[in-house]
Amino acid sequence: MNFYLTTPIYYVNDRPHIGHAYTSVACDVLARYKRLSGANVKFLTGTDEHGQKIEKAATAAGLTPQAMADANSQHFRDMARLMNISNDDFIRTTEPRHIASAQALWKKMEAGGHIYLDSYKGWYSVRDEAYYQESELVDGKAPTGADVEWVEEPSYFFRLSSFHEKLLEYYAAHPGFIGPESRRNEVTSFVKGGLKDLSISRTTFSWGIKVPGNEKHVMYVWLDALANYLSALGYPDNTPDINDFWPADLHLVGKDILRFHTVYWPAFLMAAQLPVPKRVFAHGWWTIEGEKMSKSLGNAIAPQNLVSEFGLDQTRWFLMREVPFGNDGNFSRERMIQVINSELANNIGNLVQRTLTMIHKNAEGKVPAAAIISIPCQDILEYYNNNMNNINFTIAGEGIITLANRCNAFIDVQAPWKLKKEDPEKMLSVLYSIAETIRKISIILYPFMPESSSKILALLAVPEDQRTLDHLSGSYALKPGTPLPPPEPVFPRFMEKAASPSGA
Ligand code: ME8
Repeated sequence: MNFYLTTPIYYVNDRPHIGHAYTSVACDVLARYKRLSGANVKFLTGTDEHGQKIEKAATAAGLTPQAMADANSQHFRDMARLMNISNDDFIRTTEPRHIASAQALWKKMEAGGHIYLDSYKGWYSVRDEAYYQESELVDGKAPTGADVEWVEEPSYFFRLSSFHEKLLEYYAAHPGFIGPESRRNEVTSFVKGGLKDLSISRTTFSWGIKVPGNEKHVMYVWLDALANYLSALGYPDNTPDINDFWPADLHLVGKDILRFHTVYWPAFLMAAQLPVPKRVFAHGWWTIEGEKMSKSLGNAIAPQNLVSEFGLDQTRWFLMREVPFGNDGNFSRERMIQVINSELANNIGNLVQRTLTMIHKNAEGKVPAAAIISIPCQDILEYYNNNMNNINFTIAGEGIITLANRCNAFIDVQAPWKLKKEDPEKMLSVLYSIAETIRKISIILYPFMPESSSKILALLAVPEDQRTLDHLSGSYALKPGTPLPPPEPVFPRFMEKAASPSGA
């Protein structure tokens, strides 16, 4: 089975913050999960480098747009490495492979009679890179709060209005196309309200992809940007990647850009006679300690700061666990510490640590040779799989915690430290049974926390080629007698550094 999933391509007007890390980690969790279930995955991320917003930011910084794009694109690449994102490709819209592909898409749409030359007169927001109707403005600003400016210029238009019915039919025939459900209703009613033709070129600046056949125009940055999902596969060439991976299985995006992905993008694709992606899922918006994240407030959190203070897997876990996926959420340092300590240090970490220490002391550091007492986990594995496949990462993670809780409760009830004298054979059975359940927990933890999962699996001496979902079954249970490495803590408790008495 092939599975193609994408993050948005991020603007290079600034450095990455946790909002970007969030989308990338969520996509990574799914990409790793799909690989674990045997799929042939293609996972794409990258940077969106053209348009007025980048040109303006570069000018303000005294840089050429290309220099700003080069520097910030590298920061997004670094963010992907930092967060342990397993993307298979990283596309930049200034690359020749993308430019040629976006132009080919334009030509295909034009050849189908879907593009005409006219002039645009209306409002534009550079921050949002979006056109707004007069009626949409709120107190002279975009509904997003961004400033708008009046634009009057020659422009090519895309006959979006002619896709009104086709889009509604598509949504009705593919109920899974837009998620979560509430967002589907939002988009459907927007389209039902009527669609105007869309301006798809600009002439008042030059930082963009030239319109084929009319070099005075550059393509509207959203047409350019959306084309990345195809250009990375080699469109318009008939490449193996196009055959294997188009249409995309999932575009994971923030709710801010849902309309571009569920109205404009499918219409562009229909115009180019290409299949439409199977699913677009919009996650919610993070605020920081109750405030909107913004440049002016200076409160954007750099992913690097979280990773260096709390650890990589701790950060990944917190981002996926704190907010039901799809909802808006708030970042609070206090909550982050609570989640790390209660779910990782006290629960999973403590479970692994005490079990392996007891095995080390009482079973000669080998997988105990004893009968297994089964700890129920089939229900959790099903729950986990269903929720992972439904892009409900938060709830899938909850399942893992529930299973770890069950193990901790089992230890407390069985009290192996007492059994040591009373019934040593049973003590070994208890330890073996818990270790075997920890093996399962670590396998399903992998998409969320790849490093920690691998570390625990190594502590259990699980061979590297036996760590997929297929290996959850009892036929791959830990082999009695296998020597285990000395136990090591996996999730240390996070403690605030005490403030120095001088307050410095
Ligand atoms: O929109 N909370 O790029 P962008 C949650 N280039 N997610 C957030 C967030 C927050 N506070 N802030 C940002 C663009 N994000 C276009 C996309 S795609 C063809 C072109 C995440 O750099 C979220 O995924 O503004 C959002 O959709 C994306 O970053 C916007 O990134």
